[in-house]
Amino acid sequence: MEAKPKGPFVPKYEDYQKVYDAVAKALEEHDNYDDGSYGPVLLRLAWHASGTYDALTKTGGSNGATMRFAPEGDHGANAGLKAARDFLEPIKAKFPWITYSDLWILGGVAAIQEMQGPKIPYRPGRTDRDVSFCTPDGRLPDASKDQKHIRAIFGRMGFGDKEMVALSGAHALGRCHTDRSGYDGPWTFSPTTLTNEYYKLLLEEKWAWKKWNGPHQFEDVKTKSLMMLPTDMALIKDKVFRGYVEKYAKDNDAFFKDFSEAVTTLFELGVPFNTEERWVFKSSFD
Ligand code: DDH
Repeated sequence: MEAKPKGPFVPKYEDYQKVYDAVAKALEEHDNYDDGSYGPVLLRLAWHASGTYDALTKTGGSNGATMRFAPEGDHGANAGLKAARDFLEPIKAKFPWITYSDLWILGGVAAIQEMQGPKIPYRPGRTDRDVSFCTPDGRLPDASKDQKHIRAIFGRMGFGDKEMVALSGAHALGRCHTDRSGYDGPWTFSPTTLTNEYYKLLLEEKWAWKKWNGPHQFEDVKTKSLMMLPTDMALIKDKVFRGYVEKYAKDNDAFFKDFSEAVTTLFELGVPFNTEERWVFKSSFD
């Protein structure tokens, strides 16, 4: 008797956990990048893939991985994200059944959890789409702007004030690079660990315009080693935004809860899922 032929491979939770584990292992192995981790730039890739969503026309979002193509990959806001896409290539080669779109988001989930952030429930189901699905330039936020711009950009995705402030807490992580955005420096002293430090620093430090030839940004008066973008400072200038900053500065659990919820929504914008079920992956240190 012949062995029963296997049907098409249908990946399950365990298979996606294996991809998660491979990302976590690669993060640990490649600790010679930036402040010691690819985590921040992986998160930024997942966010820029998702943040192009337009609720009105239902275009953009993480379904498609269209940043692989020149028009979108070359948008100014995406400068430097090739580092994250290249980081994930060997993992895509090892698990060819996963789509780029699902992998980039899984990379973001793994980055957050491995940098000691909250659990981010995940659903697979994104498909890769061709170049004709690239979004127009200008859908991602411009750091030189104010609260009106933040509300316009994130409002277009369908978010409210609370989510806008919670999502901004991602700037506890990573740094600005002069050869990417033109801005320079990290927001916190621990740019590879997710905490509510960003909100604390916004409120507790004295910030002044940095004197340099680069774009307008703030630096902390005390050490001159930390930075804030004009859009970051808008969160404490605006009364409603400031209320949430104060809440998250006092309460890391509240930040983690709202951040996890908002990121889960962000990562799913515009994706036609076939399932309601979300999975929570084990972290490398669980
Ligand atoms: Fe951001 N971000 N971001 N950001 N972001 C930059 C870096 C990182 C804005 C501008 C910049 C979010 C929101 C905003 C991360 C995550 C998230 C840089 C520097 C600029 C500029 C890029 C470079 O030079 O390499 C603006 C403006 C906004 C806004 O809300 C108005 C959100 C919502 C997230 C998120 O993840 C949910 C991360 C992580 C980085 C660090 C990247 C790195 O390479 O390090």
